[in-house]
Amino acid sequence: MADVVEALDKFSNYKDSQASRDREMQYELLKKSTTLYVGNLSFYTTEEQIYELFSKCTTPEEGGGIKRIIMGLDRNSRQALQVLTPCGFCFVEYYSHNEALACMRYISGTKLDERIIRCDLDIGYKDGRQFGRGRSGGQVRDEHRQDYDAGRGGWGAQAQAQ
Ligand code: GTA
Repeated sequence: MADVVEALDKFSNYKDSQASRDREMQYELLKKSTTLYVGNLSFYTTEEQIYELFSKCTTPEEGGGIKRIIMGLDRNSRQALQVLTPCGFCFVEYYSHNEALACMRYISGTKLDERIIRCDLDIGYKDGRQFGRGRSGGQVRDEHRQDYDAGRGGWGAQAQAQ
């Protein structure tokens, strides 16, 4: 078990509170994962910008590349704006595990739209995971944030409500 935990930490420190997989199962999925979670995005960063950056370590000549990008969405934004708007994260799916791993290693910690982004190997996208889980509709971290972040809607949702 200690081996699994150590190996798992190389891929991801994230534990999904809404999924009931144990660490060994999570490791089995991450070992062959082709999906990255990308966090700390600006709400204004577009899918095209993400596509351009995350194509940097791909090998299209070998049949690789990006399969699809799933933008994280504020599930409540439609009420005000008629459309669901980005809420600062996305999933990038590749054709191969090696591309996902290479992009995680080389792109995580670099800047996109002046923000340091964080990449994490993900166990795989399922419908519903594109939505923020915070009470206000965006991500949980933006619910609790105490700082002012212009690229992510200003004050955190709880701070705004006070
Ligand atoms: N693979 O790191 C990740 C990751 N994150 C952060 C979210 N997702 C991730 N996937 C991977 N790696 O599909 C995925 C989720 C979901 C979608 C939106 O993105 O699986 P979310 O961000 O709205 O909610 O998810 P999630 O992931 O359930 O939030 P979590 O883990 O509770 O909290 C995220 C961060 O918020 C914490 O690390 C902490 O910094 C902060 N936070 C949480 N609760 C509190 C609190 N009570 N007080 C202060 N800060 C808090």
